[in-house]
Amino acid sequence: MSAFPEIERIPYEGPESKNPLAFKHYKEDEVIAGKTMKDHFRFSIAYWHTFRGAGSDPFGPGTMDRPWEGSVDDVENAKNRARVAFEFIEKIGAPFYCFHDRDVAPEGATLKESHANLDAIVDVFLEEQERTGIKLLWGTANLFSNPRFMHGAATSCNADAFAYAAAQVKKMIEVTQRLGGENYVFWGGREGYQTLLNTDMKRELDHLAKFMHMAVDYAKEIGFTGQFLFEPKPKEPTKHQYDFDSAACINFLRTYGLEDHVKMNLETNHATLAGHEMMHEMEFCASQGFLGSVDANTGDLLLGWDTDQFPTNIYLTTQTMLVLLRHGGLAPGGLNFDAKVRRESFEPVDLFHAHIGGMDAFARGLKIAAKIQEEGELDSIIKDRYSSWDTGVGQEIEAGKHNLKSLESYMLEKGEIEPNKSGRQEMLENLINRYI
Ligand code: XUL
Ligand code: CO
Repeated sequence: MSAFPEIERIPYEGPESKNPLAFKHYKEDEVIAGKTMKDHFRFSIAYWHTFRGAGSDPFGPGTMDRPWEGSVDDVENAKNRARVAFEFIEKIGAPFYCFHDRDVAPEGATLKESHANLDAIVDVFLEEQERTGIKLLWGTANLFSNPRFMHGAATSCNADAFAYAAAQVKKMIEVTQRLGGENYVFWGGREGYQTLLNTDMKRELDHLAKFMHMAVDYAKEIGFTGQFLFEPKPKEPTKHQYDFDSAACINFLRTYGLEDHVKMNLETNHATLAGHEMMHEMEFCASQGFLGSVDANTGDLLLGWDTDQFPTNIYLTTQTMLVLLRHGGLAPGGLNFDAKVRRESFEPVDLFHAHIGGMDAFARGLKIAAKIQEEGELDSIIKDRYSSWDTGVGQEIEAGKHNLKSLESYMLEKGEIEPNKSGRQEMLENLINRYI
């Protein structure tokens, strides 16, 4: 039985369409800058928000109307929900989905029971993947909701919490492998601290590294070849998270010898919370060879927390796509909508509006970014800005032909530097707006 009987597969109707249930820009097989839109974005649906988000907030319970949900959260209900999820993903036309172990199946009374519940849903996922061709972008384990993880998981002061988390990750790597998942994500739900007064920071960081090494080793042992990803977030739920931003994460990975095994999963709203633009996080990761995948969403400037809204700002998607075009895309990563509808948008159809908006915003961003890239004005302005490095002393420094002594001699003879050129920020902002 269909959960969305009035909704067909969302069609592409073009920019002039006024149909709210149609794409205006996202056309999966349209080729832009040498690749189809489908391959540029590798859009993924986040199971936890779209199929488990109830709309609760600290001031009240859930508001969502989800007629397919039964009154008991048992395996049968979870199986039915899994079928509904695939109907939705198929109708919206996304090629991928992502989930945490505890999003998809109820936690049992014992770990053994939880494993069995999960397996029952994975059987359904396999059938549905086969039927629809939809694939798993990444799997992950929820190591933050259960009260046993109140002090964290890999960084808990309680060694048994570490062990329990390790058991969950082992199982989820197996599940991700069984489903052909292309990546595995670590987001440190409570891997941080509330107060340093009770925290042995060095010991916790060492444990986190040990935990990730165990995962990498186990993947190798069973032949799981998916990409491991580390997702930065500076705070929330803890006051300070160890995976603060990509600079902190990459430093951690290099310190503990994990740099060859793990890349980054960057989330827009997390970048904002860390005081960065998403473009900064993406450019930094790309420059260091760590750009893995993106959790696409946006925050609200007036609300200082992780509001996980759907991205609708064309300026943001243009910036994101500019970086992705420059650095050759994301695969095997993708753009996962780690985003939820507002508490007031409680009807099932709102899930469609939200994803259509996000996919269209990215499609427009891609078209604009591809045009900017193709015409080359921006690139040539950046190239020209660094032209002093292409000849003379600049070229020699880059080639390793100088030291402090030789540069002193050079400057003593020359006397003063070549005049600086304007940064032209305003002109460049106008240039971007011209394309938008
Ligand atoms: C939380 C968050 C997570 C991760 C996966 O802010 O982004 O949903 O993406 O655990
Ligand atoms: Co995320």
